[in-house]
Amino acid sequence: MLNKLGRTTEINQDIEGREVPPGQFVTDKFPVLSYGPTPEIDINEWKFRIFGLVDGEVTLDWKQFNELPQTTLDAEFHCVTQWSNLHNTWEGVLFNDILKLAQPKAEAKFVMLHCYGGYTTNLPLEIVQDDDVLFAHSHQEKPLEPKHGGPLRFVVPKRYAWKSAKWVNGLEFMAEDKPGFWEVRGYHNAGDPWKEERFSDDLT
Ligand SMILES: Nc1nc2c(c(=O)[nH]1)N[C@H]1C(S)=C(S)[C@@H](COP(=O)(O)O)O[C@H]1N2
Ligand SMILES: [Mo]
Repeated sequence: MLNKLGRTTEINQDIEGREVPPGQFVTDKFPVLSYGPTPEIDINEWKFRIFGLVDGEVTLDWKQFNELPQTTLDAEFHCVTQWSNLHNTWEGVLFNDILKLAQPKAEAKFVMLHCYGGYTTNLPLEIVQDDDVLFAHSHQEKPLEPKHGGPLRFVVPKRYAWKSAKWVNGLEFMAEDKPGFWEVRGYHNAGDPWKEERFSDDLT
């Protein structure tokens, strides 16, 4: 079956029989996709601010962030430009562990990720409370390279990779949804690769 953009809506399989979202091809490569330059971040000045609809705003420095419980997980990475890398080992702090620090208010239903360089992306709180969503400082057992979002990036395996914000420095809790950088420029607000939600004019 083809959708209105002429793409197949079928789920594919890779050579190991793993499922691949429709319209994606599998690669072992990890291309860099950034809008703008890689920001220069001094780790001694690095800050991560949790704010918005929370009971107490929290700002963490690099040492405090690394003292939080650490989790390693294997996850898929699906780029809207049609490549998928199925084997990524990320290490960092689960969103749900950050949530324990933040005490969001009952009205908080959405989050906005903020980044060095000004990039933003939005997600429903329910989606980021999945047990595979984390803030990662390591990839394939090595410190995350600056071009891939180091020192810290967000990772949301079940959404297209533009939701996996690089160089994060802020997590905002919001009552109402608000589109982020690519979402205002025509990318789909939800961005589920399994439903092929690439652009805001896609059928879903
Ligand atoms: N801060 C920031 N995060 C970002 C981007 C960006 O331009 N700036 N690009 C996004 C897009 S479109 C993709 S596909 C992934 C790519 O991550 P990678 O460069 O590590 O492959 O990062 C996402 N996170
Ligand atoms: Mo992307």
